[in-house]
Amino acid sequence: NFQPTPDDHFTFGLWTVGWQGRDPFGDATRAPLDPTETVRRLAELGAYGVTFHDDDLVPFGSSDAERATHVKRFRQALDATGMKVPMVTTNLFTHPVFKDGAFTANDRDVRRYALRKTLRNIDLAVDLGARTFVAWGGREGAESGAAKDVRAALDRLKEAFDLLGQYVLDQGYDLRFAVEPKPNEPRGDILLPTVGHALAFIDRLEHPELVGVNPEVGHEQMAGLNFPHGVAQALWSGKLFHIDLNGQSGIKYDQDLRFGAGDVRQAFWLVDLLESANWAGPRHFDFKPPRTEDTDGVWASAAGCMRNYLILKERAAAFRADPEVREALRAARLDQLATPTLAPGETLDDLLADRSSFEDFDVTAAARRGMAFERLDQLAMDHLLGAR
Ligand code: 3MF
Ligand code: MG
Ligand code: MG
Ligand code: MG
Repeated sequence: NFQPTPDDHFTFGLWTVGWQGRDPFGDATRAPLDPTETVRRLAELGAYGVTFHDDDLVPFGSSDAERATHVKRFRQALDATGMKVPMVTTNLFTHPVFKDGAFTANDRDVRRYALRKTLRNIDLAVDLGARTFVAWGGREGAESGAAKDVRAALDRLKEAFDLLGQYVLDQGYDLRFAVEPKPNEPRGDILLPTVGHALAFIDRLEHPELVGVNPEVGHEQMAGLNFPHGVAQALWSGKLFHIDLNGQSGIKYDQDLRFGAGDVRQAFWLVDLLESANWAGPRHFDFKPPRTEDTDGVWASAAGCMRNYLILKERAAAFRADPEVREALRAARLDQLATPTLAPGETLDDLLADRSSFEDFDVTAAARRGMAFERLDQLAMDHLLGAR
């Protein structure tokens, strides 16, 4: 019946339903939401937990006493509802001090401040039971060529992650970092623009085992990339540490539509991938209820994210269980793809000596074989559209 329960592990950022609708061209269309109200409403809808930026919970510039009060009220709401906080992140993009970046700002004092803001927030994250700490470098980038020495900026970014990793190890914290790639917006070009760039960067760190990725549906699609393919490579690399689910309609501004809106075919293949890979992490929604919506519309939008995930999960399971699909997968030779190219025990010398693999190989006949992908994909469409 597509009714979410905490067992589905759906989580939402406080900033998602809490978005007031302020955009570059218009003022807020909705009143602020109290984080404790968000916790209560999401729990009623069947969510598992919430996530937040430091400034979502404790307004920037609060005193230590005010901070303690905000955290206490939030903790009480969590205890009352059973909601969890699996992930926390730092806001290193709203305040004007971060206009040229945080960990890669040209100004050294800004970089030191960004590190301190993050370290303080890591302590709070661990205190609330979070196991994942997301880092989205929204302001780490440039609008013009000479403004940013990208190689020096990557040195500074590595320095920051090495220090954060060192801190977690020194404190004995059970916490891993997840880098969130995005190609642009708010900077003209952002460093680590795609999942692939982030994976390559992580390899250069002092503690690569502590750092993975947090891919977001819309961010990869803003670059015209196939999101399920990016997530598959992150899974293959053992680096999918967290995920931001939402919707996006092609290459344009970051739409943050509710999950399932936008490219519904990619949403289907994404759910198919996460479920068949037994993804054990939260299904985290990073979306924005459009600014046309009132408060009721906000909760309808949040409920829609979870409902669409559950519908697609059912559709994907039906697709995989369909005997005709299994036969179509064999016709498309997916079983062959799963078979190593050399036989067990076969060596490179054996391949070089195998005349059937080259000298006697019938290239023309092999080139004539159809791949039977269209029938397979139509079966997927039938399942996705509810026609089977
Ligand atoms: C921006 C984002 C961010 C990150 C968040 C978590 C405000 O496009 O996606 O949301 O997800 O900062 O680090
Ligand atoms: Mg987005
Ligand atoms: Mg985003
Ligand atoms: Mg995000």
